[in-house]
Amino acid sequence: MAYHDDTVGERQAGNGILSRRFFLRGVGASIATASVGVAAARSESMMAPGGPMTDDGSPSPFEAHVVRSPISSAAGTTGAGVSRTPLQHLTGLITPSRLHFERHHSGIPAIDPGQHRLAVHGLVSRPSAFSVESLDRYPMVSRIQFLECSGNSGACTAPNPVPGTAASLHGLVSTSEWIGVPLAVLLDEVGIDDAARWVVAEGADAAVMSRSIPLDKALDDAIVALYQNGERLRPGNGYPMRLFLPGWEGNASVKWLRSLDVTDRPAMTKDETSKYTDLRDDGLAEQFTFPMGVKSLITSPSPGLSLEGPGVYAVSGIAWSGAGRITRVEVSADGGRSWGEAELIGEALPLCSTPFRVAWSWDGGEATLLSRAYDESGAVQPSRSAALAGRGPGSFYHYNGIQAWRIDAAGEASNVYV
Ligand SMILES: Nc1nc2c(c(=O)[nH]1)N[C@H]1C(S)=C(S)[C@@H](COP(=O)(O)O)O[C@H]1N2
Ligand SMILES: [Mo]
Repeated sequence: MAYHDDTVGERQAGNGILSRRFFLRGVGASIATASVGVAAARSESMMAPGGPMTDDGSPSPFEAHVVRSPISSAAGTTGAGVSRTPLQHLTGLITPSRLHFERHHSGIPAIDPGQHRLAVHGLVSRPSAFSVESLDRYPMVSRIQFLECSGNSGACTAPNPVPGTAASLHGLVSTSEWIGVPLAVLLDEVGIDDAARWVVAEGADAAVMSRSIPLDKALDDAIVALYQNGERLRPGNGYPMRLFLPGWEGNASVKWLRSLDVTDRPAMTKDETSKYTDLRDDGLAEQFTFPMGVKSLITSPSPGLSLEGPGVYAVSGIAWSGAGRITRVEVSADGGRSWGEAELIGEALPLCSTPFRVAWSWDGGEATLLSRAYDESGAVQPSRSAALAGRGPGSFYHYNGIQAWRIDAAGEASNVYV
């Protein structure tokens, strides 16, 4: 049956990208329900009382597939690896805590919050040890901000496209409301010396993850986070306290934080020399490359979510940047030959994932969907080739190139390079 397309007047870019206002006018919804009689479609009421209440809310059994996946850990270890946020099944900017990605270098330590202390020492006047309880008495701030592993999307640096999903390729980014004590408040409390330039943060896990943080960042917007989405941090996300460095590579947000050593120079730990440095094609490596680049991802349609025949669809996803607010997202359905502007959902918050959406009229033919984000610093998400330019062999951190999903005639999406 030929697809009758009555959206031609709504086009803003090639291969069916419709006007940014299309959904706002309510036309999209009428397409979905047009031929269904409302009375016939109404669901029956239950004839018996419903189930009991639970003390720990779980999702509907019909949503049982929405879990962190895939999980991969190094052979022979207890949890040294990653679990990924199922981005293709989520909508909105907050990641439910149970689905926040996790990255551990030596599993999840079991920490008794009553025993745990954060030592702040080094170039300070009053070295101090803070318990969880004592930190709860300091001023706190809330930050709704993303956390992204610098290894996220690294699979897209491979010479040939790796089959995968939004989660398996890009699921090392999540967004939470983080509440905690500004690091500036704690540093003021202990009194830092004039010679102070860096703060070396150390975790209580067996990996003793340690990163040197420039003092400017520590005094600017860094926090010692105690709460995540309204409850205590989850064990995998740093319970009972973690460093949270807005917009910076996840690695530097040291979990299970037990020590902050104020110094006049970086400590050159294993986590900032052998790892988390970026080899260039001239043989030199860049170090302390903290901010995450501007990036976006179409989460629907995406691999595993197939289209059920020609028609109007919402192309939706998220965009984020370590440099501030997202100002614009563009979507292409023709592999980047033409671009249309997507609608940003809600107010774009700084250093926070920003949902976007645009209407797309799929004619049932092959299409290649791309999204491209812009941020308030003026940065634009680069093409894959631009994102790879200048990199040395094996360099895969901080990859923020444009993702392309090929849609085939059966409506299945797959990872491709354009
Ligand atoms: N102590 C400690 N902190 C850590 C890590 C770790 O293994 N140990 N992993 C780091 C890395 S590589 C990332 S990307 C983030 C992940 O935070 P999440 O697991 O809460 O998502 O934590 C960072 N902080
Ligand atoms: Mo990471």
